[in-house]
Amino acid sequence: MSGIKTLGQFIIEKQADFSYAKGELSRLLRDIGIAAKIVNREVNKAGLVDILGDAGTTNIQGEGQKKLDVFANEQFIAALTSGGECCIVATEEEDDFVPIDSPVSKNAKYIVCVDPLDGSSNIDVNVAVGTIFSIYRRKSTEGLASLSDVLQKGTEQVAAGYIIYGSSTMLVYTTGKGVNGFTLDPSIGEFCLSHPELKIPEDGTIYSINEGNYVHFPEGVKKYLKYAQVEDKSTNRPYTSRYIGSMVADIHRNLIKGGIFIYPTTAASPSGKLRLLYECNPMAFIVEQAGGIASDGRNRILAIEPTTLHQRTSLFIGSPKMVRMAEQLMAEHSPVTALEAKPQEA
Ligand code: AHM
Ligand code: MG
Repeated sequence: MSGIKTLGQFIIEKQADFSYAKGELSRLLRDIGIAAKIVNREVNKAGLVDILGDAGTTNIQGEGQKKLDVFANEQFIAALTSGGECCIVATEEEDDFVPIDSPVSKNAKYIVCVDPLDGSSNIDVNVAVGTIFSIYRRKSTEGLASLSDVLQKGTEQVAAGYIIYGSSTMLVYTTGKGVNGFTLDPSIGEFCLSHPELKIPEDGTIYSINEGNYVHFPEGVKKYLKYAQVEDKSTNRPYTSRYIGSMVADIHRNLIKGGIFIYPTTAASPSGKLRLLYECNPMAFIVEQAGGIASDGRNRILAIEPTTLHQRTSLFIGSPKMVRMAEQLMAEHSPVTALEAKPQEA
């Protein structure tokens, strides 16, 4: 076993760094790791069993859910319920937050927000999908935890991570002291430390955006795309365009190679498509911890005060030099509109 460090070993080694509730947070991360392995097993079998296709239900955003979304959602709620460290789970797939009111859990110290299976439209075509999670400390000290315990700014996260179910399965997480990545070794069924102290390159040459929405992009984003496509050897332009359509996979690649991922406002999604609590805050925490930047094009994602559970935002995230350039062009060409300034609910 020499040379291999499992996720479990790593969490226990690092728990001395946690400023608060050491054992509980370690157990919570362990529970998430277990649910991830179960979801991974099912994602890998997706082509073999009759699990593909719509489950026939629709989530609060009116989007069709895939069966694996439903399965992943149930697995994460079940793991967090039986673990006893979490008093509320808020998931992208449920209209309302899920209070865990078992005798052990109702006084538990943590809130978990999770997107159980992000990019699920990619499942049918065997393309990488992911899970995204975010952990907050419960703020209220009396009674049952409530919505205000969930609606915390991203700066309040105590941990965040993602799992990418790709050509290999990886779990990447931060507790605010850097970012570490673990690859699942299927032969021993353990996540093993493979990417210690992940750092995003200061600059990159990859831009990731759904360019099909071009006509509806803010002028600042259009200008950035022009900038990305112009030839200039001194800044390695033109850049390379890469868009998978699974934000976990797109951001994971850019984290390792250097790049920018943008999901701006569009006509169909005037406040952006991606959800602040389940997608943007956790990815922003990770990318910042790796030395990158995450903003809504103007302001830091982690500083946004959430007002609703399924709130959306635009997202500009990645290598600091690239995000700063995109923000500069947004500032020059896209003044804030009244519509953008108003948070969209779902
Ligand atoms: P989902 O949570 O319903 O899967 O939607 C989120 C996904 C992201 O993973 C991805 O970046 C984005 O939606 C792709 O959207 P689009 O198809 O509009 O480019
Ligand atoms: Mg999602």
